[in-house]
Parts: sequence; structure tokens; C-alpha cells
Amino acid sequence: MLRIITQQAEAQTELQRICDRTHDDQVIHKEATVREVLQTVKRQGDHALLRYTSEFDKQTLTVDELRVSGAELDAAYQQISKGLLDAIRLAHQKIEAFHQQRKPTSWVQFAEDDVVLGKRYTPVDRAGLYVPGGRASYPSTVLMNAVPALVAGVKRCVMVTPPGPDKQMNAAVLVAAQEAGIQEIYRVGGAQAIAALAYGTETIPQVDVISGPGNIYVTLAKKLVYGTVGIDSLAGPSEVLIIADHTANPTYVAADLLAQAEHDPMAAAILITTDAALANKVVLEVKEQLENHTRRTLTEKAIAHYGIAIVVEDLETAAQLSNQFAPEHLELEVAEPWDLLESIRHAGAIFLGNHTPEAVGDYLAGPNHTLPTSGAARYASALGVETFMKHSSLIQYSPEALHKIAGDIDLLTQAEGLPSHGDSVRLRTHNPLDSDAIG
Ligand code: HSO
Ligand code: ZN
Repeated sequence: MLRIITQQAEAQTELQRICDRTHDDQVIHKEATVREVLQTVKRQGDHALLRYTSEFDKQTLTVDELRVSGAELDAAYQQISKGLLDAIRLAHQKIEAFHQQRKPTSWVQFAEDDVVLGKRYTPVDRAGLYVPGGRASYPSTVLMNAVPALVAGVKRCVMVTPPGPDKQMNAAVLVAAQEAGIQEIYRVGGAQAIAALAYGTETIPQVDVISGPGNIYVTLAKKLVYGTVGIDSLAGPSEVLIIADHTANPTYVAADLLAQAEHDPMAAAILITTDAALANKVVLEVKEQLENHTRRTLTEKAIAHYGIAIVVEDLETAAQLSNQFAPEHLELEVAEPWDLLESIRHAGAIFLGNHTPEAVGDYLAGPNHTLPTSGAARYASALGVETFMKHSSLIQYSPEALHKIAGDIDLLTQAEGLPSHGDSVRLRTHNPLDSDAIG
């Protein structure tokens, strides 16, 4: 059950424990398995993919079945309702509109003496989107990864996702991919899929950036291939932290806590409130809403291990505790959310007011739902168009401008003991044979 905490010291210890919940010893053991999978796929290509798919996903595929066929893609549309198709289209439209606005633009600046400085943004050539299967097969996640890559202008976007029973793929996932504009989909998941994207196989192209959440094996694999390719981030289990005052509705607060807890037995659901009576009501509500919950066992596990309600003196203390945790999702269910926002420093996404459940952002408000977890909001941000872009610095100097700074560069090159650096400037500014030379 959701546990109430009233002592600040205990609250801090508990928040730290929850934040550190993924750092278990088993990770080292799993890392060894993942390293082996990566090496084997690198050496044996498709053959290794088929072998691991049979071993881990219990599906026997041929090389030809690795790519999802056009017929399967078409058939997916027949398997979902018109209502769901419309909802996917609405979500796509809103997510695309938001990400279009956030697309970084190149710029140049003209300074004195014809010096030109700037940044030129270009997309990566190829992106690989990982879409989990099983418990976490989400069409919304397909859109949240595909849209920014396509808005960035990535020419070749491929998707990988593990096969379900009978080699079947989730129809809504296939439809969401096609609505976003992705046709190249491979039936492979786990660390072996990440290896395929990082190194390339006979069938699957090597990409430049891999994005998308996955289980611990996928996350470890992404960490290990980082450097060979770029990655979006390392996704840990989901979290919500709700700051609520006396104006919050306990029924809504409880539902929002459970909406996060139902993702994963390791998900965290934290309430910080200035109202002790509200905390008690939320505890009861959580219990009640769990009674007929279709994912009760899993959700209860998350609440039992990582669900707490902290009662504090004032909203300032609530904000400080929240900053210490740096939550992936932060809901401000208070009378004046924009005032409280002033005190918030770290959070992946912030939901303001009593009528903005996190689910709005999970599905279709527009901003990305792939957010920094496990305290990473201290230094990282949501996945975005820039995840699939890089920028080149632009610098152009005129003869006059080079002449002006030649002496300073010379002193710096001497201090660093790099004579050719000095020559590269001096020869241009002192060589009388150079028609551009001055002085
Ligand atoms: N809350 C999840 C995203 C999601 N929720 C997908 C529903 N579907 C992590 O941000
Ligand atoms: Zn969610």
C-alpha cells in the first residue's frame, strides 16, 4: 500500500532509495550476457539474430521473415478499429505539429571585418527505432520516436521490434509506424536488435542513432554500443511525482499515481502534499481503485515497493524534495501551479493544474513522452528532433580579420609548443607572395 511519511529525513532517504532502485548487482551479470550477444551479432550477422530470436523470443524465423512484409503492413489496418486509427492519426498530427516547432534551424552571424560565424544543423543519415514488445507494446512510443526522426529529415528510418507468439506483430504498432512514415520494420528485439542496428547485418542496415526504450538488456546494449552509434538516452523504469495542496482531488491524484505504477513493477509513484488529510484520502483511493484493476498484481507491486506519500509543511519544501529526486514526470496539482513552477529546477515533463493528467502527455498533447528517468532530469531532457541532428560550426575569416588576431594566436601557439599552428597563421599574414597577405 501507499505508505505515508511525515519526517523529512526519512522522506529524503526514501527518495534516494527509489531513485537508486535500478542499480542492482545483477546488472553486472547481465552485462556479460549482453557483451556476448553484441560480439556474436557483430561476427555472425543475420545468423546470430535468428539464433537469439529462437533462444530468447522462442520464435523460429527464416532470414526472409526478418523484415515485416508489405502484406503484413497492409493487413494491420484491418486489425484495428476505425476509432483507434483516428486516435493514432490525431496523436500523430499533434506530436508532429509540436516537434515541427522545435526543429533547430541553422544560423550565421556576420561580424566585423567580414568574419562569419554560425551553426549548420543536419540530420543523421540513418536512425534505428527500438520498439519494445510484450508488456510494453505501445503505438504511442512508435510515434514519439518516429516523428522527431522524420521531422529532423532522417532519410532512412528503420524500426525493430520483437516478434510475439506465432511471429505476429502488434497491429497498432505497425499502423502507428506507417502513419508516421516508416515502412522498413524488422522482426527482432532485445540486445541482438541493438547489435544489428549498431553494426549492421546482411539484412539490417547499420544506423547512426538508436532511440527507444526497452528492457534492461536493451538498455545495457545501448550503453555498450554508444560511441559506435549515438543513442537517445538510457531509459529506466517510469516515475511520477505529484505535488498537491488542499485544492487537489484525491481521486484524480490516486488515478495519476496508479497510471504510472501500472507500467512496471519497478515504476515509482510519489505524492508530496501539504495536506495530511489529502494524503490519507489518496491512500484509501489507491486501495479502492486497485480493487478491480486489470493489472492489479503488477501495479500493487510497484505501489508497495516504490509508492510513497510524503506530508510536508509547505510547497517550498515539496519543491526542494522534488528537485532532489528530479522526476521524469512532475504534476503540480495545486491552486497556483505557475507560481510553484518558479521553484522547480529538474523534471523531464511538468503537468500544470488539476486537469492535466500525465496521460495527456503520454499520448497526444504533442511534447515527447520519452523523458529522462532515475534522476537524469538533472542534466538531460526529453527526446526531440535534435536527438537525430547534429550541428557543424561555421567559421570564415577575411584577410583583415586574420591579420588582427595573428599576434594573439601566435602567443597561444608558442604557449602550447605547436609551431605549425603558428605557421598556418603567420604564413598567411606575412607571406608577400600570397596575394591575400597583408603587412
Ligand atoms: N508514461 C510512459 C509513456 C507511455 N504511457 C506510453 C502510456 N503509453 C513513459 O513516459
Ligand atoms: Zn504512461
